[in-house]
Amino acid sequence: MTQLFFSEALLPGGWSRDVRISVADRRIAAVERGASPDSGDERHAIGLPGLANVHSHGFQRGMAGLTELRASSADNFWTWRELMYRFVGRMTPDDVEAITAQAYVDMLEAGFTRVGEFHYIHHDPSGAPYDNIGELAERVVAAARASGIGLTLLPVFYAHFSFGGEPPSDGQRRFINGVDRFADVMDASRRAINGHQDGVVGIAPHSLRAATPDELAAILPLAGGGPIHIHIAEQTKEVDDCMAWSGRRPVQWLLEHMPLDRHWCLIHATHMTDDEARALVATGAVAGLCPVTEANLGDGIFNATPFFATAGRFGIGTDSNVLIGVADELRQLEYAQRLTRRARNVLASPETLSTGRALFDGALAGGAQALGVTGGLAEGQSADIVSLDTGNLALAGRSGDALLDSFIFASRRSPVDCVWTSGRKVVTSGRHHQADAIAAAFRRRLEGLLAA
Ligand code: NGQ
Ligand code: ZN
Repeated sequence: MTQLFFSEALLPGGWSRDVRISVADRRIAAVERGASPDSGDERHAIGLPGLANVHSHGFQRGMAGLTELRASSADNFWTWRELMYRFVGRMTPDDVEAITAQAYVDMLEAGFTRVGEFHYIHHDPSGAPYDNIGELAERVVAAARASGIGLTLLPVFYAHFSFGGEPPSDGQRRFINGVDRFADVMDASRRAINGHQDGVVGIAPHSLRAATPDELAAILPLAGGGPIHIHIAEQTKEVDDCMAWSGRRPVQWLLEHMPLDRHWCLIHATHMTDDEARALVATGAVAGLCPVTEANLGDGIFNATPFFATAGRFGIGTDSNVLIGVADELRQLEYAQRLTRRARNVLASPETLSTGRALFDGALAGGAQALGVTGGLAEGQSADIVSLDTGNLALAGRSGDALLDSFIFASRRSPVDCVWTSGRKVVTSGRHHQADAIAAAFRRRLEGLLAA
């Protein structure tokens, strides 16, 4: 039994002082408030629940910063995607594992304790399946194990280039499966995750571009009650192409044809009308927002007004992993709204005057739902805990919600101090315990890939 003592901690009911959290067998066994510290307690200043990162393509961490030069006069999401496909074309399983492990270390150091890996590289560089169809799913699980992050593995079904069942392009060859072989990928993914700390397997039809309605109907039962994630309405071209194909906008099409409910997570959902946003909220599904990547790729700005006005559920994701940060995602989410609406504290709520608190609480609840778990510092929950360093000047003199506001909006250096996942401490003083070894492997792999 480990006992952690926090001078101040954010519990499900709000901030409490002098909190002792007892951890046993990966879980929170007890939470005492107004406690006095024991000699056996490990003492920390501020305790927060770990957040879920609902959307990651771990391998893309390896190309972070390499697509920021203008290759044509009209660089956009689609030209970026071609560069990404070129990068995919060269990666070996060792590359995928080492790069993904580094991405997960970065996430843990940022205060994410679980990741939803939207995993779509399945095959070898020629597009042929590996002898073991689960080769790369096993590499993702190995990366999660090496880092200690909680994993919700979302094997991706990918079959087409665009709407209407268009054949895939050569650049997509490593992603492609028919329905039958995808069932094998799902089985292999379940075997791969077996035994990983509270591992969850869901399913991810890549997008309405990559899966036809018949294929969607065939694969959805494979979710087996787990989360269902899909990229949707990220780019205006995608909305236009969906209209041309079906006469419906992407989110509208999903609302009309799919049984959306709390198991679903719609990644991006950037381009929604007010009616779509309100109808989405009513289904109980989560919007998986990836504000840093959405800005980096020039996607557009989420239609937050009708969504938040009706208490829409959202999670945050680091998606392309161009920059990995809890504060960065939440700040970008709020700042995009401030810039378009020329207003301040847009996403604060009547109950939570603090913008930081509203963003953090929302991402905590929606993130856990989207990854098929429950969260928060409460008895019975997985012991996924983050402490903040009060030595960080951005937090000087703060308590309660002001800590979150200052963490998200005002800290240049991250104040994340220690991180526990499933009761195991994996980050101390802001550094992951395996940081050096994992970084060395990452560096070797990148040097190899970029020299090629
Ligand atoms: C992905 N990423 O699958 O990595 C996608 C790009 C696509 C984002 N959508 C490919 N941000 O959507 O076709
Ligand atoms: Zn994505």
